[in-house]
Amino acid sequence: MNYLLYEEEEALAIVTINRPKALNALNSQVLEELKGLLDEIAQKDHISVVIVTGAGEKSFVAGADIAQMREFTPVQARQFAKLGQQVFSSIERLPQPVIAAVNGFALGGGCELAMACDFRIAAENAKFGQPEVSLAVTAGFGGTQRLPRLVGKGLAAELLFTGDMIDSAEALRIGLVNKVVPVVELMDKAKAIAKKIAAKGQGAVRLTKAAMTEGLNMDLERALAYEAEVFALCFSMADQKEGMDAFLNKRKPNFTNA
Ligand code: CO8
Repeated sequence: MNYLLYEEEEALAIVTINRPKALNALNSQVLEELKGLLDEIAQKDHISVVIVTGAGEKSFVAGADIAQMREFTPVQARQFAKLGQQVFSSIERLPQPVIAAVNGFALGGGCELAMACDFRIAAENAKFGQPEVSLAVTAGFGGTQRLPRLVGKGLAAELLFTGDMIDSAEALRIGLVNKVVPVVELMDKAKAIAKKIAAKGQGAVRLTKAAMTEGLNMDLERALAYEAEVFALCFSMADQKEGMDAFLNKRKPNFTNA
């Protein structure tokens, strides 16, 4: 991998977009590498939570690579948009929860990458925006769809039509991020939350993610039926007996992820 760093810390995987000279902009090679890495992580049963971040303190990801896109034909543009969409959808469908630790600029494709993660923790210096219209293009990696789903159509429309950047405090206010922390504490905070998730019954965590991700694409009735199915599935796992037994006997559970 040329443009990604990958580390494991026990049950946590940390994926760092590492192209700092271009503020971690996403070209097709970065996206292909991310696709391959996500396929591998999906198979890793010992990994419970994934954190996605950008190299350096200045930028999470400053968008899709404008230098690569400039001479695109419409056919190439469609292929590129579909590649990005496919990779970001695979984050959404990854069995493990994915946390975006947003350091600095999360613009265009960077904001879209953060939005494809399950939730976002931002450093105080984080800046979010969908500046595509300033380049006379639309968002293409899910921004026109995930932003209104996350913050509502009115706020999304304003951000997408004006291309304005918002700071971390505003991102927190509109619900685009869950927490804002000092820059130096970003990774520690993301890891602390990830470890808390990793200590739970992993079958239940993964099924919860699947129920939310799939359910949001269904009408409520079908989504509730899906929820009842995943709830039932928990009762085929040893961890369910362990979790409930531990509660009733006032002890800490010892989950085996079975
Ligand atoms: N693509 C390519 N290179 C970039 C990008 C980018 N998105 N962003 C920054 N860089 C490069 C700069 O060109 C510069 O390179 P060099 O040193 O060789 O001149 C280097 O990174 C440092 O950037 P700046 O000198 O500009 O740094 P500043 O601190 O002055 O400014 C900004 C930082 C504000 C982040 C500024 O770099 C900026 O505005 N970047 C572009 C942000 C943007 O418009 N992003 C959206 C891109 S479009 C997009 O993401 C669409 C996604 C869907 C695609 C669908 C497919 C068809």
